[in-house]
Order: sequence, then structure tokens, then C-alpha cells
Amino acid sequence: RAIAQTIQPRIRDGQIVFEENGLTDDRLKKANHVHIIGCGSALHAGIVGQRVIETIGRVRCTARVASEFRYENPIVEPDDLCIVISQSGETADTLAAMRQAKEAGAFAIAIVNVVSSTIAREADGVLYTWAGPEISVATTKAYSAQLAALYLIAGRLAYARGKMNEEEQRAFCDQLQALPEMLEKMLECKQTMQYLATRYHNRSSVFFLGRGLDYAAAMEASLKLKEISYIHSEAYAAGELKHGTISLIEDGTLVVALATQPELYEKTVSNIREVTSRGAEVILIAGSDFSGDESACRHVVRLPECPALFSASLSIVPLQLLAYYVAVERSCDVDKPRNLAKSVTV
Ligand code: F1P
Repeated sequence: RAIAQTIQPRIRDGQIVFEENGLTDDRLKKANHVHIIGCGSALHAGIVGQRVIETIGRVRCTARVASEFRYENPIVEPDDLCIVISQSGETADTLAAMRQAKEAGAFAIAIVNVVSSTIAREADGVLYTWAGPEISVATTKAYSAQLAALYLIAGRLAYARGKMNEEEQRAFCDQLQALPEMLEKMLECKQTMQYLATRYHNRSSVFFLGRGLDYAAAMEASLKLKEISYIHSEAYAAGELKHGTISLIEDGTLVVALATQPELYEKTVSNIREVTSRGAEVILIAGSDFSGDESACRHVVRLPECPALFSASLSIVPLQLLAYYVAVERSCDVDKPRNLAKSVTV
């Protein structure tokens, strides 16, 4: 529902419309660099957004850790586009980074859930996610809605820059509008994830592997697990594993591998072999047409049919559920994890 509420008001007659927030085609065309800023899950949504924007918009895009922004000396120029993501709209580091980018002349568009929050008020334009109130501390539906908002920006940006024609935009909108239905299908994996949680909740460390968009989704999956179940977990770019972290793989290590991008199936299979040959047990989250060898995996969860570009919206669902059920198995307070605040305002 959160995704539908973000998407529906912005699609009219097969076109993405942004008239209420100043994100004109001219502005999207002018931007030499798109910066995406956020913290935690919002940052992870931004990392997915970076890949989508660079893939279909062919413009330089950088997802930036908001709390590092002021120390990085980022090159921000007039007419750059700064996409600021925050569920609460009050996160202090994100707000500070947005102010800095605006001072440098960037146009700041905020993807925010809480109406009239500080970031929403100070941004040049706002794309509300309309995801409804977030009750638990760990973000789930707001993350999904943020992804939807980023797909919308990416689609219009690609169109404005001549990388997508009107017909292609129409097809893109159709696919976006089908996303809520695909998510309903994805939720059918609920029982499987509950079962997997009963099997694996006592592991002390979990690794999430993926390439490209799957790596971006793996980061959020890893954060969800660690923040609500207190299990140490890390996300790795699958090809980076062998440059060090593979030394941590031993008998019984749980590895969750994501393979939703057809052109990367074979490469990810070879990473899976690298870890299973060292004793890891692998849960594979696979695209609907995954054709690689899955014999080394203990469990395979398949995505419903979905365009590869939007797979991060689906693959996160089983992994949010896994984190949830693992936390329940471990008697953790899922809604109020220790040491976490809903928004970090200092
Ligand atoms: C950012 C964030 C959340 C996380 C936690 C702390 O909040 O890192 O992603 O779940 O609650 O804050 P926001 O800027 O999106 O409100």
C-alpha cells in the first residue's frame, strides 16, 4: 500500500508528473551530478537509487553518507540535483548535509514521509512518500516507498535527458504500477522465512552477498537483521569477498546470497561455490528466471516475475521477514530495538 500511495499520484496518462515539487524537466536536464544523501535505511535506498539513475539516466550520481558529507569536501555545483532522503525529515546529519548542498547552489528535492518536517520545509521541493505512520523504529515500508520515489525520479530524469522516449516512459510507468501486485506475491514467502528463522536464529554472524543492485539490497537486509535481532551481519559485494572477508567463512556460517540480475547469475553462482566449499550454508534469493546451478544452496527463495531494475523492492521483503522472525525467535523487542531512536536529531 505504501508503494502504491507513493506511485499513483505521480503517474498520469503514462507520464511521470512532478509539477507540485519544482522538479521540472529543465532542472533534471541541467543537473551535471546527482547527489543522494541519507542515513541508515534511507542511505541504502539512495544506493539503490544511484544505480538506477546511472543505469537509465546516464548521469553521474553519487549516494553519500549524510554524516560524512561535511568531511568529504564533496564537489557540489550550481544546478546539481541533491536528493535528500529521510523518513522522519528530522535527521540532523541529513539536514546539515542538505543545507550545505543548497549553499553550494544545488536544487534539493526531499523524499520525506513526515509532512511539514524540517527537511520537507527547507528543501526546494518535496516528494512525500505517503507511507503512513512508521510505528516501529526499524524502517520497512518507508524504505520501500523511498525506492518507489527514486524510481519515479529516475524515470522522469531519463525521459528529460532523452534516454527514454514517451513510449518507453509509458512502459516504465506500467511496470511501476504493477509493483504493489508483485509485492503481494512476494509476501507469499512469509511461512518459508518463518521456518528459516527457526533454523538459523542462533547463528552469531551472517553475511549477505550480491552484485550490482543486489549488493545495494544486501546492505539494507544486513542492517535490518543486525538492528532488530542483534546478530552481527555484513553485506559484501560478492566479488570483493575473496579480498579478505572470505577468511571469516567457516563451517556453518550462514550466507544469504542475492541473485536477481540475469547477467550476473553465473558470477554469483561462482561466489556461492567459494563459500559453500568452505562450509557455509547458503540461502539464495533468486530472480524468477534464475537459471544458474543452485545445487550448492540449502534453500532457494524465488522472486515473482519482475523487471530486474525493480528487484530491490522485492528481494528486501523476504529479508525483512527473515530479520523479523529471527528477532522474534530471539525474544527481541522488534518494534523498539535497544540503543536505537526513531530519528536521530543530534
Ligand atoms: C534514518 C535512520 C533510520 C533507522 C533508525 C535511525 O532515519 O537511520 O533508517 O531505521 O531509525 O534513523 P530517517 O532520516 O530516514 O528518518
